[in-house]
Amino acid sequence: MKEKLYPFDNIESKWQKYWLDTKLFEMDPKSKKEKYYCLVMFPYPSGKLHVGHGRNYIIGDALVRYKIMKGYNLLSPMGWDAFGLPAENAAIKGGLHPKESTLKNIDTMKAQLAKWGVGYDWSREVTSCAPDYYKWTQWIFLKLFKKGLAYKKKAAVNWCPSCKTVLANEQVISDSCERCDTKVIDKDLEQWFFKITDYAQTLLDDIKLLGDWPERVKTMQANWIGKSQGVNIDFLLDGANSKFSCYTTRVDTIFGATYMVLAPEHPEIDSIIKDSPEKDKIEAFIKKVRTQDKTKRADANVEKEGIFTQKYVINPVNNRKIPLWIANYVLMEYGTGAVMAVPAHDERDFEFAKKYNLDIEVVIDNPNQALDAQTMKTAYIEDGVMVNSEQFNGARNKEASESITDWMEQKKIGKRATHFRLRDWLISRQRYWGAPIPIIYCDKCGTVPVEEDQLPVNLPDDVEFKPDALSPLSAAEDFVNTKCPKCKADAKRETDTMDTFVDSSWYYLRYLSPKDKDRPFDKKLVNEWLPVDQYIGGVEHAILHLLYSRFITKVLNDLGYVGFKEPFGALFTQGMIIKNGAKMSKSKGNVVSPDALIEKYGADTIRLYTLFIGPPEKDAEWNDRAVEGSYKFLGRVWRLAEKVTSSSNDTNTFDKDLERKIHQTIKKVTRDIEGDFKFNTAISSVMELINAAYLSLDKNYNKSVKFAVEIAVKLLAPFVPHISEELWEKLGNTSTIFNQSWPEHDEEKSKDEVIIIPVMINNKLRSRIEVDSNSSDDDIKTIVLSDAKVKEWLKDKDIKKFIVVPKKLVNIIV
Ligand code: ANZ
Ligand code: ZN
Repeated sequence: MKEKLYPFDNIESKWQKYWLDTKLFEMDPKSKKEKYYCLVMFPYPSGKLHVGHGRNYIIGDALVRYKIMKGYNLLSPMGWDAFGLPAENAAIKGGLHPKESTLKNIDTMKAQLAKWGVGYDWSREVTSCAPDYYKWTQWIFLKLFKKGLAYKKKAAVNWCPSCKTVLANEQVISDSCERCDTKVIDKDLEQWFFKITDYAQTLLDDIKLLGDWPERVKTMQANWIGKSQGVNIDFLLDGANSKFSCYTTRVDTIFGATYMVLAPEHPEIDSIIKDSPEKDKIEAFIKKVRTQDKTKRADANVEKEGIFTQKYVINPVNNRKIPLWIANYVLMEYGTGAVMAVPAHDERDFEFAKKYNLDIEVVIDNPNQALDAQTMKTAYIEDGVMVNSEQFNGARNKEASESITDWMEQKKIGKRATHFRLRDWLISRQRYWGAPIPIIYCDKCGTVPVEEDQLPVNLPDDVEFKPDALSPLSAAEDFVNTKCPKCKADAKRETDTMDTFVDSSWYYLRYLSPKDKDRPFDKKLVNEWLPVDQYIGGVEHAILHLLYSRFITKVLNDLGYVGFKEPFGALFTQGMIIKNGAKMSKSKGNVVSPDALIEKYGADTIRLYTLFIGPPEKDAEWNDRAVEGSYKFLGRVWRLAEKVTSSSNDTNTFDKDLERKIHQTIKKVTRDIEGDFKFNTAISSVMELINAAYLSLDKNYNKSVKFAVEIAVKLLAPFVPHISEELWEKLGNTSTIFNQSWPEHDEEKSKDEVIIIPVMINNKLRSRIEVDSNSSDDDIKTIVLSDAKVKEWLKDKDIKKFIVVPKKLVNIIV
């Protein structure tokens, strides 16, 4: 092995121990300093971390160390999102019990984080699978239950026949289970839900409170909530007394409705087909559609399929009798599950009408070219002028929308309505490795919540957790059989466990009082410390985790447990590290482990490379060979510090140019970090500073170079803390560099010096110009040529030579 550029291994273990011993990362509850809560998303303990995971923690650590030097009282905790499927699936395949494998993985990952030099306040560690944590997850469930925000209902759920579990919609990837690729089917089961839809409007409104969040994430939140404003219109069933309410956002097209479509799940279907000779056919069709993936059915590209019910409904605006269909492209989950179809002006309806030969009627005309229902090739979805719409003809459709709605509301045939795409949060899982839902079923008293003083409902260790249609817990008799809290009769426990998103929806509150036995969190402390100043994590959590955390915070706020409406003040989502063009994964065999690299180059090199690899919010390709460049740079800093501390030559004067560079670098690095975490450009300016210091050293400006090294080491400390601590010590300091305050630049000293240069033409002084002392020859040339006097002298002359003597003079030969 080549000789090391500097002795990183001894240095790194030395300082890692020092930070632990001196409790550098422990929050000081008594401190008078301003607080700063930096939260990195707590990970699922999956085992070993790779360099892609590292980016997340290194960015957080760099920020935390920077903020410590800026003089804040830091809260930088870490914990484990420790319940969930992978550990259970591994156990089923014959691996360790989920509890054992999880605890083992936590140890491995903790050791890895330490090796990266990433520090946390471990005295505040939380682990979501520990009874003293999930006790309070259950407490939160009870609070929602008592508030009417947790309820049970039969629901068609995504069922993976292989994992034998319910999947959330987002765990279904192109009709198949995210984990095992088996085709997912629909199944009706009793499920627990949280009523997040009660908060849809507030969750939408309060996006405006999310000041420092990426716009992209705010938009994703808004789209997920999906507010839509339209009109509910009742259509009477022909020859019967019942009616169908449909939801439309295009009431301006109502005169063009030529058929109506129901979702196959629509509850009225049974009664309307019960005497139909086509009953069997229709039921077979419905059964078939229900095996299709719901999230897909609404997709524009999915083949539209339908069946005629043999019934008609009456369009209330013109009493027209139109056929009633059932089709796959209408979902029961949205609006009312019934749609008035306007093929002339809706793509899906158009495609469907063409396929089944249904009427098409134009009611909004193209002002530039009249439409013809017979020949049109696609729906006309643009704005235009109302036609075939009785008293509304001639109006622009946007305006007609309003007047039609007013008119319908007056005639009581329609009503303004708002719908949200957001659905209630399905929180129950028929799995073992999760927090048990604290509910007891009693034959007499019904569904009874566990008394708060009886929490936690412990998850038994000794369970046959091979999944079945029922939760594995249902086979654990000691667990299931209990007494009713109300009447004390024999009763049975709920055997479902909670979605792990419930665990992670409140963990940031627990960090303030992780060992509190009496409360989930300390109201006074969380009110002091939250909202979180900076949340850092993966963009894959941009929707669900953030939305659920926002929801739980709002519920707790409404119940008076917290005094804030939003948990996270600022959010940063880092880009992925990719390898060979793809996300790192075991199956692709492109996982880069940090271990060998740390062994070879040290953690500081890996940290520096990770931060230098590109803008931190963008994806970046990992390149093992480029790591070498970061290593060489650290070697260069190391040698410069050695030279400057050992050399005795000194001019005893100060290098003005270097001094200026120092102040400019402080300014740039500070601005880059404070801005959008531009660690990459911050690092490159320190690299420039080191280059300038080497030049200055050649001229024996020892004092200036020493100052430059001191500053460089401080500026690098958040990124490469070990070498920075060591060099700081070598420079003759006794206390840790993280006790130093962050350097501040002097604006005057950072300004480029302005100098006056004489301009000669054919060796005769003709003008003087003002330039920045470090202007390039090209800059100078441009300035000279635009100088009025020079222009006058050069009129109609050919320039033969243009001589720039840096900082001295310019001579033009003509
Ligand atoms: C008539 C119409 C005419 C419509 C037209 C659109 C264009 P947004 O804007 O996303 O809220 N729709 C309503 N409920 C539906 C359901 N359960 N499944 C599938 N589609 C449904 O979408 C509202 C529009 O989507 C509604 O307006 C309805 O079709 C359809 F030229 O009504 B529209
Ligand atoms: Zn009872």
